[in-house]
Formats: sequence, structure tokens, C-alpha cells
Amino acid sequence: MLTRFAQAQQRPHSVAILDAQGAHTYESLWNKSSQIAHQLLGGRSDLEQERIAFMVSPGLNYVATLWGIWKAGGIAVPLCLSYPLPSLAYVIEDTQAAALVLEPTYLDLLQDYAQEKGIPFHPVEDLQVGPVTAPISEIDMNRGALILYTSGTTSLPKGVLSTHANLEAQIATLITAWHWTSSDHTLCLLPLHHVHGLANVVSCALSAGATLQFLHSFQADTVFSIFLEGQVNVFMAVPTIYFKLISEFDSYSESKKAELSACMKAFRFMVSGSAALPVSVMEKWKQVSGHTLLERYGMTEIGMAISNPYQGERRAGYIGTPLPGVQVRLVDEQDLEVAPGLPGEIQIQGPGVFDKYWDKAEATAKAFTESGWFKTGDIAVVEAGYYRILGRDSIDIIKSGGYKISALEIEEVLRSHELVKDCAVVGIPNEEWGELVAAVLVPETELDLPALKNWLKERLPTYKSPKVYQIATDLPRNAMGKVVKNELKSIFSSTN
Ligand code: MCA
Ligand code: AMP
Repeated sequence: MLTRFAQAQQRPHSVAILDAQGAHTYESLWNKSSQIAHQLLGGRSDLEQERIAFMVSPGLNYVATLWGIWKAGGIAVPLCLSYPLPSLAYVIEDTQAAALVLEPTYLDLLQDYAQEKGIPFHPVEDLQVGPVTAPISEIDMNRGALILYTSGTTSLPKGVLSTHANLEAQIATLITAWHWTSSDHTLCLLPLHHVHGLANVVSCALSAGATLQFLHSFQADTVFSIFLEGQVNVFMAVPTIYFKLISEFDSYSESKKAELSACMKAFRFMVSGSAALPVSVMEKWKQVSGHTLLERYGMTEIGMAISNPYQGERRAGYIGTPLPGVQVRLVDEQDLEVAPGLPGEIQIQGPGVFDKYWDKAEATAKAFTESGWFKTGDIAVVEAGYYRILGRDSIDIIKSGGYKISALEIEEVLRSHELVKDCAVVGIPNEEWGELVAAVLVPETELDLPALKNWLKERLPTYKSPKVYQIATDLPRNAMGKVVKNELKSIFSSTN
């Protein structure tokens, strides 16, 4: 049995999930997921790794669907809840999803599309009927479990296939390193189509027998209200969320600040990751909550790899040391290990490293060295035993609000606009968002920027309010090149 499921057997009557509908026990989660598995199987004994895409709000139904797919022998494909139809269709078609599980809220968006494509779709509620003892065969650890999409240095996102063994390793490492127990109670407000929310928060909490409280989306005042209820003791978020929580905290009266600080002081620990944590945010959060944030480093393809210690010094500006079971090395451009103290690309090996990019053999081959190390594209240095990230190898990868965004994907869309002659997209540093997406356009004529932004929003899944700059002169012919982009980046960073 997957260790992800073990607690459902061991503590059936404990509260697994708190969501907008109330409290749900591990038994209820187990039973609902068995019903879903049974219905998805429809009389078969195994889905044989069929991909099942699902669009369900965070809460009991979400986890029951995920577990149900696994119990039926399928590969789970969580869809982003805010994507427009073309981006959802890309994922559904790229994974050749055999069926969709949808919450009623999302039926309108996908029903016609599914009918047209002949893809069976199930309202999630309809699946929760029938026997709870689904005919589940033992799950082979080397089977595919999950496909999450990640942007990279190509214009189209790639599906990252992780096996059950990969997920078990990713979860086990964090449970040990961060001392998860069944007494923990965590609040999940992160999107669930990424590792941070799905593996680090949801799967670790449920594998430890802890209580997992869901918030549909992030709102700083709601987060603090929940904290004040006094149950949450573990919290994980991206740096942008800590920045926004600090701004909210600053708007409170002195007495409310004191009450909140006292409440947060009692937490077991708090984690930041997915993007570099500015030292200023770390320091301010320490004043606000009494906690030194534990910063860690990971990636969709590998789970978590490097972490500051649970006990011991959490060093500001550093990501820490390799997690148990993860091998890390820093290499130069020839894939040779650098001398101590020199910067190099982080490369990773270990049981948590993904299986392959879905249906992309060439991209998979390119992502590994001949000796099997995964190339992260992140550049780091080791100083006094701790890793420090210096940046990314590719200027075309932007991290904004914790999301990885491909500059090339945005450029491709922009270039299809009839009034855009040329463009270059770069990330410019910003304390709140990490980086802001900035699009530098050479227009055919003066552009109506609000109209252009709306146009972009309809077409771009990763739309993040890009800043748009128009420039009169043509971009140098190699506008995509690193040198030119670096120049644009520094020009617009200083005018920002
Ligand atoms: C939103 N806005 C932005 C951005 N995002 N502006 C600039 N840059 C951005 N990136 C604007 C919107 O257009 C809107 O503006 C206003 O902010 C509010 O938008 P909304 O979407 O409601 O924002 P939010 O709810 O405040 O979202 C911020 C967020 C969210 C909560 C930080 O971005 C988030 O959940 N990030 C987490 C992503 C994550 O989990 N990444 C993990 C992947 P206006 O009001 O003017 O329209 S990485 C991973 O998994 C690896 C393995 C790892 O290491 O963890
Ligand atoms: P994703 O592909 O969305 O999983 O994003 C993974 C990327 O996020 C990594 O390759 C890093 O560039 C970045 N990242 C994650 N954690 C950190 C961190 N603590 N500091 C700096 N960058 C980080």
C-alpha cells in the first residue's frame, strides 16, 4: 500500500480535511476515493495508467479524486483552476486524457469541449456513489502517478511524469527532515497543480496523519483570521505571500498585531520556497511572527532537493544543504564538477527525480547528463557549507509570484498580434513578486495598451499583469538573445 494511504487505515476517525463544507475524517476520504475509483473503473480492474484530468476546487473532493485515480491505476493530471479553455485543452490533449472529472463549477467551461472531442466527463459528485470497497489492485511503485506541467526554455509547457516511487521518496524525505507528525495542522492556500501545494503541503500532511485545512485562494486577512483560531501550526508559502501577509499585518492595530504575533509564535515552523526569499522579507517576517522562515529549494522535476535545517542555523539568503537521499553536485558547462567555492549548475540525482517529460523523449534526454544527473538550469555556489542560488542559466525563465513563466511562451502569443512588429519579454526584479513580467514591444502603430492587455489575458494561461513598454526603434535582430535581453532587463529595472 502507498504510504500516502496508510494513515487512512490507521486513524480513520481523525480529521483529515477541513474545507468550506466542514470537517472530514480519514475514513470519509478513504471511502469517497474508493467510490470514485470504482466509478472510474466502470467494471474494469485497472485503468492501466490512463491519464485522468480533473478540475476540482481544493477540498475533500479534490483529494478524493486524486486518490481515486491512483486507486484505480490511473495517472492523475490536475488542471489549473484559472486557465482559459485553450490552455486546458493543451494539457488534456497533450496527456491524451481518457476522461475528465469536473466539479459542477467547471462544467460550463469544459463540457462542450469534452463532448466535441468525445472525452467522457464525470461530475465529481456523480462518482461518489456505489460501493466503497473498490477493486483496487496493488499499485506498482514504478507506474506513473502524476503529470504536472512546467514551463521551460521552450515555448510550450512540458508535462512532468512522476512515478509513485518518485512521490513516495519526495514525501518521505520531507516528513523526516521537517518532523511532520499527526499532531500537525496545516493551512493550504497554494494552487494544487504544482509540487509546492500538492506534494509538500497536501501529500505530506495526509501521509503524516495530520489535519489539512483548505482555503480556496489566497486572501491575507482570511489567512490571519484562520491563524487566530489557534489550530494551524505549520505553514508553507511562496515569498510573495509572506510579502503580502506582512503588508496586511502592518495595516492592523497594535493590539491585533500583538494577538497575531503571539498566535504565530506558537506555530511549529514556517517554510518559504518556490522562489528566492528576499532577506528583507525574511527579517520582517521574523519580527511579525517570531519565526525564522525555513527556506528550501525544489523543482517540479525533482521535488525538494536542498533545504535549510529544521534544527540548526537557517541562513538568510541561502537554501541550505541537500536533503536526505538527494545527491547534489555543481558543474561547469562541460558537466564537470566545479572546485569548492566556485559557482556551477545544480544537478540532482535521487529517487525523487521524475521519470520523463510526457511524450517528449528528446526533451527528457536533454534534461539529463550521460551519467544520469538531472540538469536544473539553476546556478549556485556553496559558501561555508550552505548552497546559495545565484540565478538561472536561462534568461527566458521568469519566476513571478512563485510561478515559473516562459518568456518565449508570452513572446509567441504577442507576436501573433497584428500590431506587434517585434517583442522581447524579460523578468525585472521586484520585492513583492520576485520578478515582474515585462514585455517590450515594437508596435506597428501606437498601441491601445489596456486593449492589448485584455487581448493577452484571453490567450495567455500564465497571464500575470505584464508591464508593457513600447519602444519606437526596432529591437536588434537577435532580440531573443541573452545579451540584448540582459540590456533590456537592466534598462527597465531602473525605470521601474
Ligand atoms: C497576480 N498579479 C500580478 C501577478 N500575479 N501582478 C504582477 N505579477 C504577478 N505575478 C496581479 C493580478 O493581475 C491582480 O491585479 C492582482 O495581482 C491580484 O491577482 P490575483 O491572481 O488575485 O493574485 P493573488 O491571489 O494575490 O495571487 C498571488 C499569489 C499567487 C497568491 C502569490 O500568485 C500564488 O498562489 N502563487 C503561488 C504559486 C505556487 O504555488 N508556485 C509553486 C510552483 P489587478 O487587481 O490589477 O487585476 S513552484 C514549485 O512547485 C516548486 C517545486 C517549488 O520549489 O516549490
Ligand atoms: P518549478 O519548475 O515551477 O517547479 O520551479 C522550480 C524553480 O523555482 C527552480 O528551478 C528555481 O529556479 C526556483 N526556486 C525554487 N525554490 C527556490 C528558492 N528557494 N530560491 C530560489 N529559487 C527557487
